[in-house]
Amino acid sequence: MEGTAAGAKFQPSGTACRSLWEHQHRRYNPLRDEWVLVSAHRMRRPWQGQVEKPPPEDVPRCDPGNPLCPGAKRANGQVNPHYESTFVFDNDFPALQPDAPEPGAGDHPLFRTASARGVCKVMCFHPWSDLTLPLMSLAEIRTVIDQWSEIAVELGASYPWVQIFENKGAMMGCSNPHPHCQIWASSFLPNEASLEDRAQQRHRREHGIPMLLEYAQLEAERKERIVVENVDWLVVVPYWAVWPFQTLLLPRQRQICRLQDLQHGERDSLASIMKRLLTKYDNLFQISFPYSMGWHGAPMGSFLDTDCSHWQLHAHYYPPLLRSATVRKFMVGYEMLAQAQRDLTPEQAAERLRNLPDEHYQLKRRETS
Ligand code: H2U
Ligand code: ZN
Repeated sequence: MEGTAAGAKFQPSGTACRSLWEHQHRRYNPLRDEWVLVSAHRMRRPWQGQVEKPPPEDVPRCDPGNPLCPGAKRANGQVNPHYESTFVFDNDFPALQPDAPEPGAGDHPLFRTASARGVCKVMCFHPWSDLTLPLMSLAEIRTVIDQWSEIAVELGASYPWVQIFENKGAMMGCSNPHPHCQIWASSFLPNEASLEDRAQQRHRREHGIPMLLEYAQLEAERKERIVVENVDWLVVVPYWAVWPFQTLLLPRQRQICRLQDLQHGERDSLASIMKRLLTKYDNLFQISFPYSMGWHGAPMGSFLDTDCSHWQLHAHYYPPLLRSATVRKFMVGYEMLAQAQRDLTPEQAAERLRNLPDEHYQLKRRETS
């Protein structure tokens, strides 16, 4: 295969390469066209800095005072239905609204402005507040995937970018323990989308294969950064990962533009791999693992009529924790002023996650309650 052959000439020479990774070096992120500094030896330093509060263990299943629960009253006075599966509503505090007035272009190149229109929605994954995705059944996770796909179709009909994202845990700014995600659709391509669009377009032009399809095939062969895999999907700690336990969830068989292009079998295998990944995440420090995750796929709106075959659907998971349930990585100092830097290598992070059990440490909780 073309992608595999092209990659083969860059195959690292096994142990020689691995020992190089023990020393500081830089790695290139082709999706964002930027570099990350890897300094594995820094994990040995003592930590006397900030210690976080671990996530609460005792979330009540139903709390009438929680605005995301079935039957509860939200900030705008509306009462939620007694939903039994997923539930989507318009965010009562939207960052984007459909009818904002045109701001004009600005009066100087250094003071530019552009219009921003859109909609923001919230989607509850389940009626119970004490569940998270890894504790949900495969059928329940599959329902979430189908709902994501439906929202992408609905909002993608008029908006070029539909960002589905989940902030999990107070450490990632999540304001509510109830399992949920947000969906922001915008009239413009946000920065991350533009960066990835340009990078994938260039790769397709220069190498004749979608970047992330080639990447998944190479990672499947090399194996050292795989966390979990099944017939349709691969989860790796990417070669260029910045966050300690950052992962990338990728289709491995074919080029897929968007969530709504997933076939039935691919949706079932996605539910399965998400459950396995998130179970490992929770098992790592035996807590409900905090992260921000989100889906990236080909733009929609007017892009639906254009060639987007350079795009590959994927999800990013960005967890903040570094060495325990209470010590997080701070992206400050060098990261803010120079470039991203990580401590343990992506290979070490992948190995730790890969070796964790596939059974959730709290499995009994759902079974006995
Ligand atoms: P986060 O936990 O990721 O912040 O998501 C919760 C969202 O729910 C948040 O964006 C919305 C907040 O605006 N929300 C409502 O729309 N209505 C409410 O009554 C409470 C919270
Ligand atoms: Zn992406």
